[in-house]
Amino acid sequence: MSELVRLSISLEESLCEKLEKLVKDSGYVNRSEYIRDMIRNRIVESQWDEASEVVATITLVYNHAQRELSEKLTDIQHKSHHHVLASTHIHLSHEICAEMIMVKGEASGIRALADCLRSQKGVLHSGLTMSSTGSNLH
Ligand code: NI
Repeated sequence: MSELVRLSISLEESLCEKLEKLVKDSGYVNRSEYIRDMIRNRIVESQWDEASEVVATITLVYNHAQRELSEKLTDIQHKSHHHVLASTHIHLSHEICAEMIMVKGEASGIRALADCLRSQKGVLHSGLTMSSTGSNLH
């Protein structure tokens, strides 16, 4: 942990009240911790368009009955085995499957993998949640 630096900022009263409400409603113990997390979030978001490494989850909801779809999705993951850390398959109903795929790699590669998976015929919904490897957040 690096040394703490104190800084003072100027805010309009109304904005400050909103900040206090956000801090309180989010369950943070103090303002500093809330602002630290806000800054970290912005750092993480700024990395998503760059070549920096991210950790992410790709969620797919798809139709099990769609011909060869399961095989295709597995195939795509095999081709990206250097990105895929793990995956979990859930049978949601007779027809519908969900798959959560945990991945790590450069943001552009992860985005391309998510796009490739979501564009397969029979994929009903997909989500990409990107985070950070945390290496430059402290
Ligand atoms: Ni299934």
